[in-house]
Amino acid sequence: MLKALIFDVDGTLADTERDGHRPAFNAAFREYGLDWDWDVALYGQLLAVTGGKERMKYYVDRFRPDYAKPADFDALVAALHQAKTRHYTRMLAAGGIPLRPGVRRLLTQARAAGLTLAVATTTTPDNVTALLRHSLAEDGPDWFAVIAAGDIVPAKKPAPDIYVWALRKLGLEPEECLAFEDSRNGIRASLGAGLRTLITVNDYTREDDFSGALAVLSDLGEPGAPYQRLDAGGAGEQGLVDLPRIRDWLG
Ligand code: XBP
Ligand code: MG
Repeated sequence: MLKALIFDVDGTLADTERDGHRPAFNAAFREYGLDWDWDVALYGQLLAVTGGKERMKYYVDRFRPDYAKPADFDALVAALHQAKTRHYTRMLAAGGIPLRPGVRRLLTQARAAGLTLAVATTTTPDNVTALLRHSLAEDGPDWFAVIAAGDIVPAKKPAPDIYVWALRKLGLEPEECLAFEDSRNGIRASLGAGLRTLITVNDYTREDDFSGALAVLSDLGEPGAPYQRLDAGGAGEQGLVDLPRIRDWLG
């Protein structure tokens, strides 16, 4: 029996990466006098690594062999990441990033039906709270029984740890939950924790391998703007993701 819906954040609840996290990183780099600049295409490559601090280290190692790391490089990365979080949460507070189609509708329906809501994400907890507060509702964070985020598990997605942590906190078995993801790293994490997973793609993840997904959709759909189903199992199908449809898919 379905008891909880567990949501990834970036790319799933909202399209935060290209016009949210990316410019926030760039603003932090400028603030610290660095000539690092992540354009839209480069950022797509950097998304191979989850976690902002991990992503900056990967960028330097992979793309900036010319950069002479200071002795306290880890401290610089931590400071850059704090600055980036400040820029990003300010952007959210200014109402910068809307929820994706169908997200508010499904969250509202699930709550009304008594389902438990949870979050499992690699992003920083402050970022999640800011998004939920400014793009969902003032009490948005309270809609979620568990918010599993950031460094609470050392191994970030694609490791399953953040989902395992969320399941333990919820006191539920994977069979009682459904995960929502948007990326290959995300579905590797959710499937690794034994969760059935619904995918909504975005421009960065459209071509990812989503083997094992319950279904792969353009988005959750809104009345008058249905989702397009993209996986071979149901190509051409259109509709709205709601609880009856979810229960139907789960069988
Ligand atoms: C998204 C990520 C994060 C964000 C940046 O993860 O990979 O790294 O891009 O967040 P998810 P931080 O889709 O699981 O939410 O800078 O706060 O780490
Ligand atoms: Mg994601």
